[in-house]
Amino acid sequence: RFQDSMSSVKRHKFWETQPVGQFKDVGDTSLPDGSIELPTPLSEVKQEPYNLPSPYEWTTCDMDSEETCTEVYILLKNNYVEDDENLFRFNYSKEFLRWALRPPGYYKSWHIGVRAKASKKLVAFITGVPARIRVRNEIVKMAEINFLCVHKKLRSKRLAPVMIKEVTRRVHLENIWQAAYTAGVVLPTPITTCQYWHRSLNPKKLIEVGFSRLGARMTMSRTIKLYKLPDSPVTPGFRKMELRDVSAITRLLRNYLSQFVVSPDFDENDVQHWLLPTEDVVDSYLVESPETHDITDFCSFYALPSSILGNQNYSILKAAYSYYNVSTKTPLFQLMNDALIVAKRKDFDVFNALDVMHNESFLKELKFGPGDGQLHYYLYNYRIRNALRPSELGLVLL
Ligand code: NHW
Repeated sequence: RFQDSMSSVKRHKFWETQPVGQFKDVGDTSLPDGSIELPTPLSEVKQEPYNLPSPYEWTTCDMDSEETCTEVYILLKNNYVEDDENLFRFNYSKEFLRWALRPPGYYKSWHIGVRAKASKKLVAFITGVPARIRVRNEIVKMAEINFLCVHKKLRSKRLAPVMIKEVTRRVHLENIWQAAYTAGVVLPTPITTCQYWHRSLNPKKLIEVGFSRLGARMTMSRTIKLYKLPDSPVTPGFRKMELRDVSAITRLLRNYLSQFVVSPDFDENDVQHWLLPTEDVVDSYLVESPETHDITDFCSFYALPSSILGNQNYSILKAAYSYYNVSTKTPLFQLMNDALIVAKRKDFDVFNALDVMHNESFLKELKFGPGDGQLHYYLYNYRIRNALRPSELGLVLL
């Protein structure tokens, strides 16, 4: 058989055993879209946790506990995702982790840790949170899987497959049979592959820490001038979202997201949790028409700093990540320009966005530059025969 991509040649000893789209099936039009495996009766779900290598034990991480939350924070701060050149590592804050892991209806049992039996040190982590995800016309209960992390000293020992099987078992125990996740690595098989774009807000610092480089025939002062932004938003009626806006924002967002092939099915509780501003975690702004008081547009971003590894002058890169944005009246590029302005005022160094939804329409115009890493989106136990274009995706995972 003709193999046309590198990833289809590579073996995946674990993933080949899982109900996910397989590379060998790419292009096979006889397979139906939707669930790959049927649910089994709950009584047939394995009742005991999977076996870990004997020096380790399972722990359920209580994110309400300041002490446990700190342990998780430290594990991720030292061992979670780095860029290709190992210049930066995600540094999710404790408040962010509590927000990401305790949405409406969350299960404590899906916040899974591994400890060394002898020292009780936390050495690995994986989480799920429940979500309703719409795929075309079907609303599917899923787990969003995130924060898979194995301590650097325990890598390449096949611990990750055990963690994935254990979270799968605990999700099954709640009668949920599908999941959504993203990764920088290619696995069988992405529903779409997105690219990060970066908009410099503090170009001098970004260049000094190696995040970006001075362009050809550019000086530092010309670069600073190029990325300069006004001091305050320009759209009349642009203001921070408040609790009283939840129902209007829910309507606006539901209507907007319905055009994409895959998107979350947010209700008012979800919108209150995921989009109501939380200091240093998530920020949302809207446009309220000065005449009619209608809420016509919305934008949001979350705060995810990275540690800067080995720089004399700086230790933290402050990054804002574009979340959900809706424009019905204000042009999207103007709305996002106002988002850049408020992010700059909050001292973020860079504003990141994926090429999902309608983001392509403003990236170049607003001086975002393409990043080098790609982000692959996956579904577990749900086949989408034909990969989507990033612009058909209405889902942002943290
Ligand atoms: S992606 C971020 C993942 N974390 C990091 O990159 C942090 C730094 N790296 C590490 O901690 C966002 C380790 O390298 C990890 C792998 C732990 C990544 N997703 O233990 P082994 C998420 O959190 C496969 C899935 O020896 P290791 C999403 C790999 O292909 N699989 O490796 C998480 C190989 O399998 P293969 C991944 O380096 C989604 C096997 O793991 C993966 O010591 C999880 C090797 O294991 C990744 N990011 O540890 C899936 N990276 O078949 C959820 C590697 O190829 C699925 N692997 O031989 C749904 C579950 C719920 C279903 C419910 C119905």
